[in-house]
Amino acid sequence: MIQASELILNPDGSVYHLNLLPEHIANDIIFVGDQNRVEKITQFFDSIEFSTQKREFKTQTGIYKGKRISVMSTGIGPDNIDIVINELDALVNIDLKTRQPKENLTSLNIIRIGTSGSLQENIPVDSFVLSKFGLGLDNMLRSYLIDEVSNAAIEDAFIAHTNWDIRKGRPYAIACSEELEKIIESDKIFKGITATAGGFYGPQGRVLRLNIQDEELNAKMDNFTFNDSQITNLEMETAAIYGLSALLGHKALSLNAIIANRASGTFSEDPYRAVDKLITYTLNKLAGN
Ligand code: R1P
Repeated sequence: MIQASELILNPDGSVYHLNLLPEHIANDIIFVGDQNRVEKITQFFDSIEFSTQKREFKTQTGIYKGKRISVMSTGIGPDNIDIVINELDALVNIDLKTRQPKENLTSLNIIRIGTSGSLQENIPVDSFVLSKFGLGLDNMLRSYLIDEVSNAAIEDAFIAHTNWDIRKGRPYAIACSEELEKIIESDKIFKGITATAGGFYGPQGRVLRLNIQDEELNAKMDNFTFNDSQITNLEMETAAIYGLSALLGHKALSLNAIIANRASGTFSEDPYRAVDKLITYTLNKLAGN
C-alpha cells in the first residue's frame, strides 16, 4: 500500500496538485505550458465535459470531432512535469481507494504543444518542430533509475562536444514515441533534438546581470550533430516528459511552435498565430483528419 504521505489525495479523493479523479481524464492528453492556452485549444472542441484548475494546473476534457481529449497546463519547467506525469499515472495505474498499483496498466498518449526558441538559422520563427529526442540538461530525471530508457551514446557525444561540466549533472537523452510520431508527422514539420533546460535565463545562456558557467554553450549546441540530427530548439519540458513517460509506459511526443530564433536574434511578429496553427494541425492529426 502506498502511504498517504507519498500519494497525497484531496478530501474528495482527487490527486493532490491536479485536483483530478480518474474519470476526469481522456486517454489522449495535450500538455501546454501556459494555463491560458488550454482554452485556446478547447475552443475548437464540440463539447467540454469537465474543467478544473489548481495553481497552474488547469485541465479541460471534451470531444473534438468525435475524439475524447484532455488538455492540461503544466506550468513552466521539468519540476512541474514530475508532478503532472506522476499524478496522471496515479490516476490510471494506481487504485486510489486501495492505494495499490493496478495489475493491468494503462498507457496514455501525451502530446505537448509548446513554444520554443530555435537554435538553427534554417529553422525560422513560426515554423514547427517535432522532438525526436529530448536532451535534458536539468537533472530532474536523474532522481529515477533511467538507464533502460536513456540513450547514453547521445549523452556521451554531447558531453564530449560541449566539454560539459559534469558538476551541473549528466545530461539525459530520451526518444519520443515512434507511434505518435507517425500519427503527427508531415513534411511541414522540422525534426530534431530538443534540449530541455532547468531555467530560462542562465540555464539557456541568457545573460542579464549574472555571469554564466559556459558562455559558448548555445553556440556549441548549435553545431552538435548525432546521426545527422541537430539540436533544433531549447525549451523547458520535453526531455522530462519523454523520460517519465518512457519509465511509466506512456507514449509521448513534443511539438513546439518556434517563436524566437536565437541564432538570428529574431522573434515572431505574431506568436499567437503560430501557436494557433500548431493547435489546429495537431487536433486534426489526433482526430485522424
Ligand atoms: C518559458 O517562457 C516557457 O515557454 C516555453 C518553455 O518551455 C517554458 O515553459 O514553453 P510553453 O510556452 O509551453 O510554456
